[in-house]
Amino acid sequence: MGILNVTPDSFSDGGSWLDVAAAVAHAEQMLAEGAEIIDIGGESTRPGATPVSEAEELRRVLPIIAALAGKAVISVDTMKPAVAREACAAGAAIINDVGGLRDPVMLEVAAETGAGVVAMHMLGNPQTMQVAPVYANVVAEVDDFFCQIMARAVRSGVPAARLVFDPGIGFGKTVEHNLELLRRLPGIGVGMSRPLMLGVSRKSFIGKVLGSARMEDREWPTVALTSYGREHGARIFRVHEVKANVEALRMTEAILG
Ligand code: 8Y4
Repeated sequence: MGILNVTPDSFSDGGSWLDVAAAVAHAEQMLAEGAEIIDIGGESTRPGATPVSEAEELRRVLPIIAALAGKAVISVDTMKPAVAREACAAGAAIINDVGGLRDPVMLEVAAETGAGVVAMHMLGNPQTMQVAPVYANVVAEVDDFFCQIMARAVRSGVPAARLVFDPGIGFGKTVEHNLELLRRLPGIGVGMSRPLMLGVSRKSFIGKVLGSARMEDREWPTVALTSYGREHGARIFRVHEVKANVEALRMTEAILG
């Protein structure tokens, strides 16, 4: 899954023709490099980032989804049910909800649209998640969360076969929590028999482990984590740098057979 950010820090304001053309070109490059899904998000989930309105999020993502519809499998990275609904109508096939489907309306939208759903674990919300996160047992809590989502989804008319689970690396987790989740990856969500997704690309825990604050230093370690994740059971990888990560997957899969 290639990451296509359409927040103003990645493009001038996300709305102009030039912005849309640049985003589409970036998506096409990621597809050519082997991405199978393009994840489009219009709201930054950075800790402390200012929330954006529904209208603004739609203004940012809809033109790009419309331009890519039919050319790519599109996932929409949003916590807002109304944005997910419009995105699916415009051509998105997957709802990537980092809010873990906490809004019950999101499940209605998923049931209505027939979209696939990524249910990601986050402790708290983007504003507060990194303020001293505490777990008795992070792996058990993430696993419980997956079980509860599965039950709620099925009750809401979203079949299990449309769900993917994601431990939410960096979302309300310390470096140690992230490492513990990766260490115990094969034991997460096993009862659910659904694919696991992993988003580690360029995240700050990499910089913390390696003792570097530079974003450029997080690329190779990301590729290493992709290979590790594939070996330990993850199946979908949300990444910025598609080519290197696809090559890591193909190589790891050649070994796994
Ligand atoms: C540098 C680069 C620093 C990236 C921080 C970040 C996930 C996700 C995000 C994830 C799923 C991010 C939308 C955070 N992470 N969706 N979204 N799983 N399913 N931060 O791990 O990339 S955004």
